[in-house]
This record gives sequence, C-alpha cells and structure tokens, in this order.
Amino acid sequence: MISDSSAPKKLAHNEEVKKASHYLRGTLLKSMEDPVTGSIPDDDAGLTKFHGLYLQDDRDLRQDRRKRKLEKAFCFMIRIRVPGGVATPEQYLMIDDLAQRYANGTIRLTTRQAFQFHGLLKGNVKPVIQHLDKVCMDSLAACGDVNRNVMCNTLPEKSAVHREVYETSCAISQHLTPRTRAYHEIWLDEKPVAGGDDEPIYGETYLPRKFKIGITVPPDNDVDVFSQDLGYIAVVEDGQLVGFNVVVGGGMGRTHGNAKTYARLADVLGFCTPDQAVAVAEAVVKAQRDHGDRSDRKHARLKYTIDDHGIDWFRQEVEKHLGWKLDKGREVTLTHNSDRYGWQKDEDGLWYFTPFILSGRIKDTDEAKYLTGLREIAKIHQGDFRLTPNQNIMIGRVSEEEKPRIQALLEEYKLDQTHERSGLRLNAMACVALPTCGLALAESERFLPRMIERLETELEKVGLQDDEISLRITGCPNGCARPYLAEIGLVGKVPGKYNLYLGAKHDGSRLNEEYGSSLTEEEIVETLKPIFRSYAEEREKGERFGDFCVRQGLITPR
Ligand code: SRM
Ligand code: SF4
Repeated sequence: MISDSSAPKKLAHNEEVKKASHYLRGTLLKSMEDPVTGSIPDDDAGLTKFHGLYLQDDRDLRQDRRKRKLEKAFCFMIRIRVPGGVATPEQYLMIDDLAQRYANGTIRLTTRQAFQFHGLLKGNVKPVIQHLDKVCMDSLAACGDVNRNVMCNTLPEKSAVHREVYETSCAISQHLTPRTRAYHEIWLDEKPVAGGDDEPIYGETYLPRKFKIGITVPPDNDVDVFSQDLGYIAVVEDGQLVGFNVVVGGGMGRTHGNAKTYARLADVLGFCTPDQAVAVAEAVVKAQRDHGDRSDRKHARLKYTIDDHGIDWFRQEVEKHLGWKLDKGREVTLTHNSDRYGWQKDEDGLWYFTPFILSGRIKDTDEAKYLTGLREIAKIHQGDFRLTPNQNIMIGRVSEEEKPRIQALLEEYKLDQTHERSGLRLNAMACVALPTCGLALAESERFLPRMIERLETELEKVGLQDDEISLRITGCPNGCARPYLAEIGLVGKVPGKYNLYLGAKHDGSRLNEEYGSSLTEEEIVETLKPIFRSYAEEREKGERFGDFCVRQGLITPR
C-alpha cells in the first residue's frame, strides 16, 4: 500500500483529551473527590499536569503492595511556580509549613527554580493549593503543554539589571499564564464567571508540548539559556539593559535507542529591546502552537519544529506574528553555568548568601538541619529568597545590619560550610528519579551522594579536589538535571547502569557526547580515573575538564 504523506496525521491522544477537557477541567473535580481510590483516571491525570500536579506512586513499595493485592501507594507531586525564582520569606515559611503538614516533610528545589512537594495524598491537594493562594503562590501551568516557570538569572551583584530582567521574566510569565478559570473553580472553589473561558494565546488545545523560557545576564549562564525552548540573553551596555539576544529551539529530552530524539542547543533568532520581549514570547509561542507536531509527542518540542523547517523559516513565522523584523543578535560572552556560593555584595550594598543544598532537597539530617535552619532564617529575614537554576536557594537582599544575625544562623545550622566542599560537589546536580518519578530507569538523587564521594576520592588523589568540574546525573534520558550540558553526565539506562557523557563546555554552549554505555558504578569510576590523572598532568593553564576531554579527542563535539 502506498502511504499518502500529505494526509493529515492522526493526532496524539493528549490532543483529544485537551480538546474535550473544556479548558482543562475534564472530570477532575469529580475524580479528585472520589474516596474509593488514591488515584484518578488517566485522562484526568494528564490534565492535572496543567494544574502543576503529577499522579505518582511510591515505587519502593510497588512490589510489596502488588503481593498484598493492594493498589499502588498513590500520591501526588505538586510543583509550585516561582516566576524568576524569587520568593518572599512569608512564602518560604508557607512552603515549609505545608511540606511538614501535608507532604513528606522535605522541600525539593527544582532545576527550574520552582518548589516541589512529594507524597501528597489526594485529599490534601486542595488544602495545599488553597494555602498557597493565601501567599499569592500557585501551581497553575507549572507542568503541562504550556509555558512553564520562567527562569531568571539570580545575579546578585548587579541589582539594577537584575530588577529589570526579573520584571521581564515576571511579565512574560504572567502574559503566558493560561486564562482558563478551571484552576480557580476546581481548587479554590470559585464560581464560574459569565462568558466562559477564552485562551487568546493558546487556543483550546494549548501547545503541542511543554514550553520553557529562561533569561540570563552575561557572563552568567546559570539558567542554561541554550537548553530553553526560548531563551533571552541580556545585552548590557554601560550598566544599562539595552535588550536581549533571543535564542530558540533548545531542549534536553531524548529516548534511549531512538535516534530521532536528541538534545539540542538553541539557535540565535535575533535581538529585541526590553519592551519587545513579551511580544516576542507570544509570537514564538504562537508559531510553535500552529506548527509543532501534534501527532507524535516525541517529536513535538520546538526544537523539532525548527529542525524540520529551518531557523530562517521559523524567524519568518515569528515575524509574521510580530508584524516587524527582529534585529541581528549582538556579541555576548558567557562564562559559566554554575552557581556562586557564599556571600556576595550588590551595587546597592546588599548581601546575598548561597549555601550548597545537595540535589536541592531541603531536609533535616543527623549531620545538618538545613530545613530548620532555613526556617529560622526566613522568620527573621527582611529580604528575599532566590531559587537558583542549580537547585540551591540564595538568601537575598540582606542588609549590613541584618547580616550578622543571618550569619549566626548559617553557622548554627551548618549552612555556611560551602568552603569545605569539593569543586565537583559544588557543581553537581541530580534529578529526583526514584522512588517518585514514574519514568526513572535508575537511581539519581539517591545515587548522587555515593557517586560524588567515590569521584572525590579519585580527584583528591591527583590534587583536583578544588577544581570546578560539573557532574549531573539523571535517572533516564529525559534530561531533567540538564545532564547533556555537564562536563560529566550520567544518564540512567537500567537499574545500576548509566551512560557516561563527557565534554560539555562549562559556559553551557556545547553539549557533551556519549563516552561509555551501560556502565556500573565501578566502571564509571574506573573509566574516569585515568582521565582525571591525565587532566591533572597534561591540562593547559586554565583549561576546563570539558575542554580537555575535547582536546584529547575523547569525544568529538557535534
Ligand atoms: Fe523533568 C518529566 C522532574 C526539569 C525534561 N520531569 C518529568 C517528571 C514530571 C516525570 C513524569 O513526567 O512523570 C519528573 C518528576 C519527578 C519527581 O518525582 O519529582 C520530572 N524535571 C523534573 C525536576 C523536578 C527535576 C529536578 O530534580 O529538579 C525539574 C522540574 C523543573 C521545574 O520546576 O519545572 C525538571 N525536566 C526538567 C528539565 C530541565 C530544564 O527544564 O531546565 C528538562 C530538560 C529540558 C527539556 O525540557 O528539554 C526536563 N522532564 C523532562 C522530560 C523530557 C521532555 C522532552 O522533551 O522529551 C520529561 C518527560 C516528558 O515530558 O515526557 C520530564
Ligand atoms: Fe524522572 Fe528522568 Fe526526569 Fe530524572 S530525568 S526526574 S528519572 S523523568
């Protein structure tokens, strides 16, 4: 049979669910109230993502519960949006309180500057959302086929520029937040409003796939701007923000064994002024809305739309929506995609402290009580908190007067011990993976401490303990900790085995490449040992580990 390539392709099931959902309502109200099960039907579970919720189950308990003929230990993960990554102490205290009362007692800082709770029982979802609303926080559009949390460089030292780029990220976030009242009706018990819903930007089927935006200010690239569907790189002249280089089509997600899926860095689309940034975001979103592949979710991100049609075609589509032409991108220099720890001062004389939080998991342990410590800080803090793109939380805008009291609490709760950490540890991230992530093929967050310890031992032997080498681990190839932008990336293949990637550039402008496949912990260490040794002995002055791997021909960048 001859296939007709011009025939319309069958839409992915999610498209039907979105269309039938009446602007993200589905039967959610009813299924969330069903006391018989801790779960909800699949189609509703698809819709909860747009409300910032994931239906999960504790995978550690699966086997035992199966044997005992019990349903899975269902629970919800909620992702709380923090546009631009800035939260008030009052909001932080609410997050802390809700984590204790309704979730598993820990707070998870994500790689996109959001908060997450794990282990919420179905009946606790609504009270949590209602409490969040009291401090002007929400989880709407934290997940789903819409624009997600807009990321923003934490930029402590240039307060005036930070204010502007932060305001831009909030303006974009607000402009692209879905207009449906479903969230307010389902979770906040608000009455339907006359006239019904309208989604002027998205339409009733929203986007073909998730959409991510991040803004950075050179030389920082903490947001990994080239991994975003849409990225803005600030152009600052004489201390003034003059505009942004706009980049499009980045993404990390791929699938093992499927070469049609790949990580991709964003291309430069052009330059816009600060007051054009929101319009550009809307135009890019609309172009992807109309041309993204709605038949195959593995081919639906903007990166594939651009590769299918070309960047020049895409620019024309965006400019059609804009009604004007983008300028050419300007010269910018990025130097690092990491966080900077310890105290830093801004141009207004305010202080910022970034402690290191392993995998972004804020909890109390026998060794250190970070959860209690940050709570005590939030109780007296007059400034803000800034969630970083590397799963840390910065205590921001501390006055000279307030600093000694904050410092005393940092010491009391051992949050000030950054200087005792190795360069590898301070540049390490891991995604959540097991036991909550339904897609995990291997451990990640729970594997990271051990992997760091083993590699630290080897690095110390060759005198590299202080060298900044980035290590990012994920439990599957989806790339939630942006592992393809790490100098050492480990990506889960099956339980206990990982693909090893080497050679990304420390400024986030070059992807790494696969160096070893399906390696055990022991094999990873044995593979890296000689490379660490030759790096220590043969590197050129100032040469970073990723660059060394490329120069030595260990991998060939694409
Ligand atoms: Fe992610 C799916 C966790 C950042 C690419 N991600 C998931 C889910 C929701 C699993 C699921 O669909 O059932 C994970 C929930 C785990 C759990 O138990 O909490 C999950 N992703 C995370 C977080 C929490 C990882 C972390 O340790 O911080 C991050 C939350 C960010 C946020 O606040 O919004 C997170 N995810 C990312 C990033 C990094 C980024 O955006 O900068 C990526 C790679 C960038 C990209 O999108 O290309 C990422 N997550 C994915 C993908 C692959 C998407 C793709 O294009 O193929 C999936 C799977 C999917 O969408 O089908 C996914
Ligand atoms: Fe889960 Fe994979 Fe994302 Fe890790 S990378 S949180 S295992 S989806």
